Amino acid sequence: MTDVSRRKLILGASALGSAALLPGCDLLGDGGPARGGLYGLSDVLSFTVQRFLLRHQPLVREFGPESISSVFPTINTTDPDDPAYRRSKAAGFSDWRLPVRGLVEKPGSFSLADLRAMPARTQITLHSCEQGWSAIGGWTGVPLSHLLGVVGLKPEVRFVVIRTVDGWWDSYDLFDALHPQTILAYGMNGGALPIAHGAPVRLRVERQLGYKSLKYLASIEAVARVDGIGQGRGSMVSELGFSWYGGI
Ligand SMILES: Nc1nc2c(c(=O)[nH]1)N[C@H]1C(S)=C(S)[C@@H](COP(=O)(O)O)O[C@H]1N2
Ligand SMILES: [Mo]
Repeated sequence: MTDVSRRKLILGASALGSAALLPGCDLLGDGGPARGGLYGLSDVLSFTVQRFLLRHQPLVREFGPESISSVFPTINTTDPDDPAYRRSKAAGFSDWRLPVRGLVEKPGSFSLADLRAMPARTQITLHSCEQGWSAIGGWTGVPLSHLLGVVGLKPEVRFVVIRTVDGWWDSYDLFDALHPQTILAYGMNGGALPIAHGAPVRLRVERQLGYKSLKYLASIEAVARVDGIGQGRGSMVSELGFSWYGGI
């Protein structure tokens, strides 16, 4: 088998595109979320090494119900101060919609009922916050890969950009966006997702630090590059000095 055909096979089998296989080069080449200087170098090294080690998309450890933390801290925004959000909350989020747009075949806008009607996944995982705490929680929701399959990603898509009600935004390469444990969670520990933890729907990205698991989702956008968004660092937190990739 020639190198080229083997590469094609690998690409086809992974269904993740070259974003998964050539992360460092692609991110730099695209002017993606890379930083300059020593921090930038360490970002790229840790990202590239983790992508290599995790190239078979292993699942993070899942725990049994007995391991669920009795107290799961909540930080930063715990009840968004946004008029539209407050109205929607008062209506039990019956009017809530999640637009999914960008480079997709069939843009759509999904209600909570729409998401609940999709295949669900429950996972009990360890959440680690960069601020020095961790807790085990159970999350139920629809895999992001399923929703992206419903709208249909165009071939040029490389990142998924997610924005929230409280002005946070972040981006994920397809490797993380399509990972089986990356879910849009509407349930926590067997009940509805509490307001403080991101109701009505939050993201769970289990192989990265807590700040990548955005709460209070407002929209999802499929894009080819992220260098034109904000300061071009790929996320709100990277603009504040955190790593775009928070792999753990
Ligand atoms: N929209 C939004 N998402 C967010 C945050 C936030 O303030 N707003 N905080 C992040 C951080 S730093 C962490 S550790 C987790 C906290 O989630 P929790 O409040 O459910 O513990 O949410 C992340 N997602
Ligand atoms: Mo965090």
